[in-house]
Amino acid sequence: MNSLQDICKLILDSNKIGITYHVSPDGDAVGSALALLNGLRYLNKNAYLISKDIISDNLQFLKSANEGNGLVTTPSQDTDIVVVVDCGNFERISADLMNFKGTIINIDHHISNDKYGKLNYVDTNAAATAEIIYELLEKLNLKFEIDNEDIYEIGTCLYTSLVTDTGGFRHSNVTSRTHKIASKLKEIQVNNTFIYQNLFDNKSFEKIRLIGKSINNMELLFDRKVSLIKIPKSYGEELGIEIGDTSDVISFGLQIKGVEVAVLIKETDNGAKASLRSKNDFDVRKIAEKLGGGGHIKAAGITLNGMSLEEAKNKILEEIEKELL
Ligand SMILES: [Mn+2]
Repeated sequence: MNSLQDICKLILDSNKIGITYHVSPDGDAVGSALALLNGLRYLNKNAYLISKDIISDNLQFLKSANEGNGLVTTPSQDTDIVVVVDCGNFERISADLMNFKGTIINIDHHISNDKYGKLNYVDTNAAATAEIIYELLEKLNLKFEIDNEDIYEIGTCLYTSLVTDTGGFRHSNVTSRTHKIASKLKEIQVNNTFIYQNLFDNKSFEKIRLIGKSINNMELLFDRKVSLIKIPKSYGEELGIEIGDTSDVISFGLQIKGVEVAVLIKETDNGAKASLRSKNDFDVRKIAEKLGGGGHIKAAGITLNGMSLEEAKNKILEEIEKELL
């Protein structure tokens, strides 16, 4: 693995820098990429965002988020380096880098990282990739100073990443470094309440009704240790919305006393898609991997093409049962 110092040097020696992240970018991916983008521009570097995805509405409050509009998907001819943040494998990059002749830098915190870059910096102790970006920006001599509008915007991006990947400083990935960085960002007057409200208190009425309908069909299984939610496509049609991200729906399944594993299965055009979450020691990645999916110990996902909701449910419960015994 390379050092942050190597990466700094390469960045400083480059004229044009592309920045990208994983497909379906979450708050950490977007916050890390935009912190780096805005930070490099502040340091007078020529940097730009590459994104096949359109950055979601609830992250549009971040500076330069409008540049993640799905229009720039390949690096320009004169790009020296592309920095990929928060992305474990080459196939999941939200940019087409197949014909890129320059240097790829991979900055990430996932345990399963393929080291696809020419330079790789993977710190699995980082709760969010933003922790690494914070350290990188400091090494690039960016000063996190108070009363500076640009620095405030960069801090807001980083704080958003921390909040997203730690579940609001709740998950076991939080370290003293996470809090030290958050503390530093608070010192430069990053507005944590404003960030929380944008991220979480920003749902449509229809989304809340979707949560209601989903909770209504929730089942408790295996001695009330497993909660299961099914979301048929008809829910979206009835409410007139795209079902989209359901991480806030599944979290209700895990909030129940005694529940160790929460499962959410949604119907898709090709079959079904499942999310799994666990509270303590139960390894949901193991379940996901058996069915062709992947993820982390406490959060994993599976795509189950060609399966009905009921078939997907049976398959998943079968695997969970084996692990519970
Ligand atoms: Mn992340």
